Amino acid sequence: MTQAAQALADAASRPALEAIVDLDRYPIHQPENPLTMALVAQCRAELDAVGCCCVRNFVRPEAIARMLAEAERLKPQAFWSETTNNPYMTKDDPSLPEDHPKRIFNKRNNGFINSDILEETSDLQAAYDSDEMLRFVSECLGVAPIYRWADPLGRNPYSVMEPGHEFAWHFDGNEFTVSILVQGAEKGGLFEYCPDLRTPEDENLEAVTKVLRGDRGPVRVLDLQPGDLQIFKGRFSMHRVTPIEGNRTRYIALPTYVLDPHSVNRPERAKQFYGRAEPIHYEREAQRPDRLLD
Ligand SMILES: O=C(O)CCC(=O)C(=O)O
Ligand SMILES: [Fe+2]
Repeated sequence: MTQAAQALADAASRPALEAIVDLDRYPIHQPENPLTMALVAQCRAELDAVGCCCVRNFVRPEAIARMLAEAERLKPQAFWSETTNNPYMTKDDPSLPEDHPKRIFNKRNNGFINSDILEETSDLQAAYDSDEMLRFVSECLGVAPIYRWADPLGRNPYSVMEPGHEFAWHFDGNEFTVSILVQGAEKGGLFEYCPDLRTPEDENLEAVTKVLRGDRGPVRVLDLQPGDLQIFKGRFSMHRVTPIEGNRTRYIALPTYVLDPHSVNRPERAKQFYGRAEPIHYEREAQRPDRLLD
């Protein structure tokens, strides 16, 4: 088969959006449909009120089953971390006072199935490539235009967490993340976040330190179920995953969106999260989307 014919065959075997998303209940391919308009209004209201929105059973169970099978097949190729990190994924800076959040490190163990090894017929990849999904996320956020992320490793990975693993408080390198839980922990493994804890203009260091030291004031908890779609502003809302309890592995799909189609992770963050930095991470290091600590 020629390369072009192979590409066509691969595209043909990719699941269509209607095989992935429950379009009967959530017809996001029809933006003018009253059901979709009501859904977008609901998501916007939730994002305004609590900094996050959740659409229950957005992804069909058959698609979740295929994603789980894909993640289990790819798990041996995951990049595993057993480390500690500060919220900015930077190295320690002993020149700063001890209560500066750049100096406060928490435990993180997880594996990332990086975006560049997803399979040709991946439901996650197909959903991420869908313009309907991009438009829907943009409308829910009330931000346009947004783009798929240029980061070759971090743009739509799976995160894998085994019993005992936890994921430290941090901010993301990209502005917006969609989470689709593929398989939850038996217990624990909850997503905790602090809505809009910082803004592009204000790091709000005091509040960040307080949360790292145990303040629960701004913390909200979301108990995602498999198939639920969550949209949150990970660059501004500090978040973590609580320890995985019980015997089951937690798998979550994490498609990401950004304001600047050119930006990618800093090399240091790419290495800490995804195990390596590529030439693109160094080439674009100077072109950060904002002036945040990262
Ligand atoms: O596993 C989750 O729910 C969130 C993971 C996360 O925050 C990240 O990969 O940056
Ligand atoms: Fe994150």
